[in-house]
Amino acid sequence: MSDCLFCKMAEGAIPVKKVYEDDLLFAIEDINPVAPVHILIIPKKHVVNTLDLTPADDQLIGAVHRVAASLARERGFDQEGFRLVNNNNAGAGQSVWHIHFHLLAGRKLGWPPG
Ligand code: DGP
Repeated sequence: MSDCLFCKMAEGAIPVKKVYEDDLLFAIEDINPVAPVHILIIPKKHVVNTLDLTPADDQLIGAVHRVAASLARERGFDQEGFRLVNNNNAGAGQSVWHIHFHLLAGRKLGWPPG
């Protein structure tokens, strides 16, 4: 078994409430939310971050965006605005070394981000 937190969640070795799941992805509420809506969309495949992607992952990354849009519509924050962001390497705030995307909404999201 991998020592990766998100791999363990994907495999069910660490129980977590999944708010969405399909063959490629799952989504959970972030344990440390920075907005009223803070969902993590997590590919099941172990990829470290964007730098680790290959052309074989193009469909996977498309699916991340499609699922983000579906969650936004289902939860009714599609029109007010939302952000889908992923942090790559420590300087950008990455703390879990398995690619994931933060879906943020429910408050004014400033630009530029901090
Ligand atoms: P990042 O810092 O971009 O690598 O984001 C990692 C996120 O993962 C961070 O916002 C907190 C979240 N997180 C870490 N451990 C857990 C956990 O055990 N459960 C949940 N739901 N979220 C976690």
